[in-house]
Amino acid sequence: MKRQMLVLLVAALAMILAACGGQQPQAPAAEPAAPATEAPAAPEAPETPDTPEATEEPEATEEPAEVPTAEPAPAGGEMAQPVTGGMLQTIISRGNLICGANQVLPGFGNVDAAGEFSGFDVDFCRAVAAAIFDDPTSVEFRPLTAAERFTAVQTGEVDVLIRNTTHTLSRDGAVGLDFSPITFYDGQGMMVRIADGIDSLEDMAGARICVQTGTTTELNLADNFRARGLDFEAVVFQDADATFAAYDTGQCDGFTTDKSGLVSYQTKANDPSEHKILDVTMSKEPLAPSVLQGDAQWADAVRWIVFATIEAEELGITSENIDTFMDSDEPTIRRFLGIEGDLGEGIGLPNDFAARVIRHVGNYEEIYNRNLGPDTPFNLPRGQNALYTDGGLLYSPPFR
Ligand SMILES: N[C@@H](CCC(=O)N[C@@H](CS)C(=O)NCC(=O)O)C(=O)O
Repeated sequence: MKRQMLVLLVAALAMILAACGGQQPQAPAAEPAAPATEAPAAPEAPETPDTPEATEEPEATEEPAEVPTAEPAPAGGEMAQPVTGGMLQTIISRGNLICGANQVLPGFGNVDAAGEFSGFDVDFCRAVAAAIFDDPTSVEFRPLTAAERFTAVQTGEVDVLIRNTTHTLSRDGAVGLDFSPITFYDGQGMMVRIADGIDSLEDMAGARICVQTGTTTELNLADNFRARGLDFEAVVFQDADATFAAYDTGQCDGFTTDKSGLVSYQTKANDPSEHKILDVTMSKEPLAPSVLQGDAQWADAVRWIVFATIEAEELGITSENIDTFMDSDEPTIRRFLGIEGDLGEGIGLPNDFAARVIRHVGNYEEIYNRNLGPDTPFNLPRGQNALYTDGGLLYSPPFR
C-alpha cells in the first residue's frame, strides 16, 4: 500500500513538472532566423506584457558552465561546449548582416536620397559587420518605425536592432529581447515654440502634445504630467515625421521624444531657430542595440563589439593610429587587438574582431564625433556619454 502511494505521488509530481514546463535550461535556438514565438499582434509590443514571450525562460537559467572560458578545464571535469551554430552562423552563411535601423533620424539613423544610411546607430551596425566580415559594408539596413521594430527582431527579419531603442525591463522580458551595452545615455525632453513663452512643463497645463505611438515616450509623457497634476492632450501618430510635422505646422504646443531625437528633429524644422528644448528631463532613456533572446553567443558577440569601441577609446586606439599599436609590447593592447591570445574565439568571432571594428569604423569617440560631435549640426556634448575616466558612464569590462 505504501509503495502504491509512493508510485502515485511520483507520477503526480512528474505530471505537475511537465505541466509547469520551462524547468529545463533553455537550449539556444538552432535556427534563430525562425521566430522563437509568434509575433505579438499589437504594434505597441512593449506595452503588452502578456505576449507569448512572457512565458520564455530567462537566459539566466542556462547552466553557468556553458559560458566559454579561456581557463583550462577543471581536472577530471568535462568542459561544457560553447554555444555555436546559432544566429552568428546563419549570418556568416548568408554573407551579410541584416540590421534594423532608423531612417528618419539624422545623426542616429538616416537615409539620404541615394539610399545611403548614416548615423551613430548605423555605424554600430557597420561595426558588427566589420567584426564578422572584416568589411563594414557587409550589412543590409532594414528601416523600421517605432511600432515595427520589435516584431522585426521577434520574427528574425533582422539579426540585430540598432535604432534609438531604450532598454527597459518589459522589452528585455515580455518582448523577448536581449540588450547589448548602452551606446547612448539619453532622456526624454520637450520641444516648444519660443514665441509661446513656455519655460517649463508647469507652463503646459492643458497643452496639446504631439507624440509617436509604440514608444517609451508616450508612456513617460502621461506619467510626467500626471505626477505634476497637469492635464494635457496627447496627439498621437504612428509615424515620426508625421508627428513632428503636426507640431511644426502648429497643431501641437509641444513635441516630445528622446532629447537626441529632439535635437535631430529640430534640424528638420521649417525654421529651427523658432524652437527650443525645455530644460527638463522626463525619463531615463538608455539606448542600446538588441537581439532576439535565446542565442547567448550572438548576444555576447554584439555585446563585446560595442565594448570594443569603448575600450579602444580608453586605450587611445583610433582608426588612424591603429597600425602604430600592432607591434606594441603591452599585453592589454596585444590581447585587445588579437595579436596574441584567443579572446574572440570564445564568443565565436575572429581574434582580431576589435581591430577590425576600430580599423573600419573607429572607436566610440570617432563614431560619436563623426555623427554627433562639434563638426556636425548637432554638436552634442558628450555628457553621460563620456568615458568613466572623464566623468561619464561608459565603461568596458576587461578584454582578458
Ligand atoms: N527611445 C524611445 C523612442 C524611440 C523612437 O522610436 N523615437 C521616435 C521619435 S524620434 C523615432 O525614432 N521614430 C522613427 C520612426 O518610427 O520611424 C523608445 O525606445 O521607445
